[in-house]
Amino acid sequence: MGRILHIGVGNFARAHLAEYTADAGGWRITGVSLRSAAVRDGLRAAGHKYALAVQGRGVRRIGVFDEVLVAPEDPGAVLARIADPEVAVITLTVTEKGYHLGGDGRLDLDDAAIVADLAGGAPRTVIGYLARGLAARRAPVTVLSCDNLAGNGARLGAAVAAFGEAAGLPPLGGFIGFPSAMVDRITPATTDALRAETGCPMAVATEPFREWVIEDAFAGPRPDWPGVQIVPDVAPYEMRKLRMLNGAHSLLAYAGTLAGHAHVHEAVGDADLRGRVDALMTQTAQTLPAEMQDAAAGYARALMQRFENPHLAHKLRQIAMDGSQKLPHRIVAPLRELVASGKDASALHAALEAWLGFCRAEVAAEQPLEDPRHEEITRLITAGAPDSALLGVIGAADLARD
Ligand code: CS2
Repeated sequence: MGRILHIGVGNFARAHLAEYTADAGGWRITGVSLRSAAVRDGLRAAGHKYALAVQGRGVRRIGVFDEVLVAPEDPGAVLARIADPEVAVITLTVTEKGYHLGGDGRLDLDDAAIVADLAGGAPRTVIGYLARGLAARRAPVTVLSCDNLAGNGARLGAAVAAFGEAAGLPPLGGFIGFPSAMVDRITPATTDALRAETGCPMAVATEPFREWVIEDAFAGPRPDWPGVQIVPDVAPYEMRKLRMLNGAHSLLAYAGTLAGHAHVHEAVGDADLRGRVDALMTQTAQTLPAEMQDAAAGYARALMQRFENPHLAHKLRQIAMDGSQKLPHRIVAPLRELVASGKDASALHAALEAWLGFCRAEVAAEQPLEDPRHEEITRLITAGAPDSALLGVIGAADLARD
């Protein structure tokens, strides 16, 4: 029996990591919530089981979590579990903003939450927790990021090391692995209808498709997750998924909301938007490594089918959140590569412009922007700043076409 410590017990982890781990058998998960007690209380009330509604395959009860720690209530318990030799794998789904990285992909040492964590006391960020917890670690452990960042493992390892150095902690032991990974499963927010249908307040709905490719850089034992590919280099898979799936998603989220749609399946049913998504996928596929080129058109077709799925009711506004953290990986990086090689990048430029249009429309409608950089974005828009100034927020001022 092995144990995983999972930080960030949201819907995605409950639809992806937890189902894979249930399928593997023999492992249990200690969840960690960095903020609220809601998931801990909900799972506890349900005997640590929740309903996973896999579209077309019925409802399955998943019981791999056997405890959930709420970090603000007991930070010491979380730090102790990070150092605990019983825990062989620490997994994370904390979303892009949970890493507190700057535009250069390194830990932002001026970020207010990181500054507070460096000052000492109970950590608030996952980086603070990992750096302080791993400093006391003596047994091998794999720290596995499951978030949509390019080079997620390498960036996480570097961020934890940078925090440790700034905090004067001893260097990380060589027995700690930070593999990079590509994770994929479209998982919308839970609706009241699903809760009522399953009788489970913690229920999660997801699509039948799931994929997980992990760099072969484990530092100790791991579950025998069925169907997971363990590869020497995950970058090609990660680039394909981030640039094609997530890039198309972000385009749909901003342009689709501006066009009056609410859900992904409705947006791809709109001929104009569908054409723009096709163009974005074709253009961005040109940036993928050679070995991904032949299969790119088939991958794009399969994505379009997943987007067309009407049963998921995947809200565009869910995807639109945190654009400042998502776009650098999904749009800005491939756009720069296309521009540098003189290739057509018009659909990616248009995706950035859709983000700008979305932000401006939200500010005009006095809707609060859901983005960690909302203050800066709102201030610039209110002052009538040009595209270049707004794109500066994501380190892409030079990509403005105004
Ligand atoms: C989406 C992702 O919300 C978003 O930003 O693009 O959550 C997407 O659904 C997943 O990465 C699919 O694996």
